[in-house]
Amino acid sequence: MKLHYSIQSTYSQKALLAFYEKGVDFTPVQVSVLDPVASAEYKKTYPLGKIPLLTGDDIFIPESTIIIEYLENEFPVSGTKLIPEDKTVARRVRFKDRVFDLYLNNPIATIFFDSLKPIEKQNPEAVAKAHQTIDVVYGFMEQDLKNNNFASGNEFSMADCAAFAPLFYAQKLHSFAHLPNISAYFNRLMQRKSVQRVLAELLPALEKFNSK
Ligand SMILES: N[C@@H](CCC(=O)N[C@@H](CS)C(=O)NCC(=O)O)C(=O)O
Repeated sequence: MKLHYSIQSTYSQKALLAFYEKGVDFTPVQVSVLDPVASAEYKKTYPLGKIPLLTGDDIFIPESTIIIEYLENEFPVSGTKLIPEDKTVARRVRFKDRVFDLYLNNPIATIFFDSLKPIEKQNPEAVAKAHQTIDVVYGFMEQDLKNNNFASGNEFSMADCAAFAPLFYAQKLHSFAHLPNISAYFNRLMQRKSVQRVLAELLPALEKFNSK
């Protein structure tokens, strides 16, 4: 299986965490979606141009969540169970996964990419809305994490794969340092081997990006 991804990409980090948690091997294929030439080339494989993408002999699976669903179906007994067997518990995990993608990850991306634009092209209204949305999500995460170790209950799941990357970038873009339960949760995530493997690849790449 080939995983097409870029380490700086939040949704790629989500998929990588799932592979590492499950201990499933893959062949990495780096895609620089921010480079117009590389992106145009990649769109010949996947016209929407989005990463991550999982391909193989008889599979073509875009979308981080669907990749994780596939891993869980194909390797149900390998490593961490990312989507629980119990249907109700699984539904809660899927709900949190959607919330973190749509209302945490996407707003963080809005803030980040806006900050890279020249001032006349920036969109303060969209950025303000993104910050408001994140505050709402932080509000219920802080509440939930009072009684739970992880994003959906007490077991690590797909929801945590979805939460890590946006929270990592949020440290600089929309701090949660004043929220003790989210902060403690983030520290718990930072201790996981899967997260440390992602960071081992991400931190040097970020240093390179920041020194440009
Ligand atoms: N819903 C998709 C989102 C994927 C996504 O937006 N990926 C970004 C990188 S984090 C991307 O490919 N951006 C390039 C582009 O939009 O052209 C998923 O969960 O995989």
